Amino acid sequence: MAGKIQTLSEEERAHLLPLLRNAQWVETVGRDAIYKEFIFKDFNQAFGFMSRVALQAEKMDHHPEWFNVYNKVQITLSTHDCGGLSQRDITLATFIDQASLM
Ligand code: H2B
Repeated sequence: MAGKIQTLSEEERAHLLPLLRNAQWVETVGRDAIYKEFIFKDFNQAFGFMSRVALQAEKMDHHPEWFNVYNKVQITLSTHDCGGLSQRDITLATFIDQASLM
């Protein structure tokens, strides 16, 4: 169906999930989503990171589920519109990894 967001195919998963695992993203149990924990020096670094991700999320209209305590940010990515992992999650995960290094 043109225009409708789709969950990743088996072929896409076979290719992408090992790359994500190398970058410390894990598949969540009981849900088609990926998860990663980020640790920063302090809250200021963590919140700067979250600000960069928030601006990108708005641009993409694709938003993380996240939890922050002080220097720790835990992020789950999944696409609600298709009930699972889509290319949008991969794109956002790639951005998030880059934003965590700035
Ligand atoms: N974020 C995520 N993670 N999944 C979605 O399906 C999604 C979203 N859909 N952000 C967008 C917003 C949609 O609800 C709005 C109406 O465009």
